[in-house]
Amino acid sequence: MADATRWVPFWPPTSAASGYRVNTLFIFELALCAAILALVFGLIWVFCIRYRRGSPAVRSGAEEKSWAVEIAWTAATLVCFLGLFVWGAGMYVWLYQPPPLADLELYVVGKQWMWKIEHPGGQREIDALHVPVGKTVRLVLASQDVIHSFFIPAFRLKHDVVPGTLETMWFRPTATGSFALLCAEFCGTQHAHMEGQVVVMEPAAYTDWLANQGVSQSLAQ
Ligand SMILES: [Cu+2]
Repeated sequence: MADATRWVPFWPPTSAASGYRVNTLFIFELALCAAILALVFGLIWVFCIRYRRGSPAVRSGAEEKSWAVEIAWTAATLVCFLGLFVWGAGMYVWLYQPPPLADLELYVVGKQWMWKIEHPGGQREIDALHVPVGKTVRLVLASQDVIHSFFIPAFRLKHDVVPGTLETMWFRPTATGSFALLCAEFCGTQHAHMEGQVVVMEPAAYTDWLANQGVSQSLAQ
């Protein structure tokens, strides 16, 4: 499933454990909806052709209602979509409950119009988030002014950042590379430019990168 989407045109880039799980659910939803669409439109076409004007099809049968068909059809679709609901709800809980033990905890502050990041050793960066691949990263998010939304499309993760509260979220990158980091909540005139990059590095490269960053004052200043 992970690589299958490479062949789908216009499929957005995917990375991280969360990205692939959301892809799988989305593909199943799409396939189920497509199957039902095909069934409904298939029947419309069959009846249109069979009962077209001048066709010899018999039309004299008495009207009758089959409860067996009604109940079977309704129950089958209900069970399918409830299954998707349970699957999606379970995934939502998994995505938004940060694991108690993370390999790395970073602080993120949103302000008009940038993301400011602080690493455990005091290293700071703006509109960039460097993380090691294969590690569980926990973020503690705060806003300095208005509501922002921390959004990494490739990881299929988005979390509102509300002034006066501390939010937590987590992810586990599965491949090195650069991925877009956006703000997904309209937060003022420069909202569209509140963007950066998540840079996923090999752990050794991340350690080197940390060592080469100057340590300055805390984010609150
Ligand atoms: Cu914003």
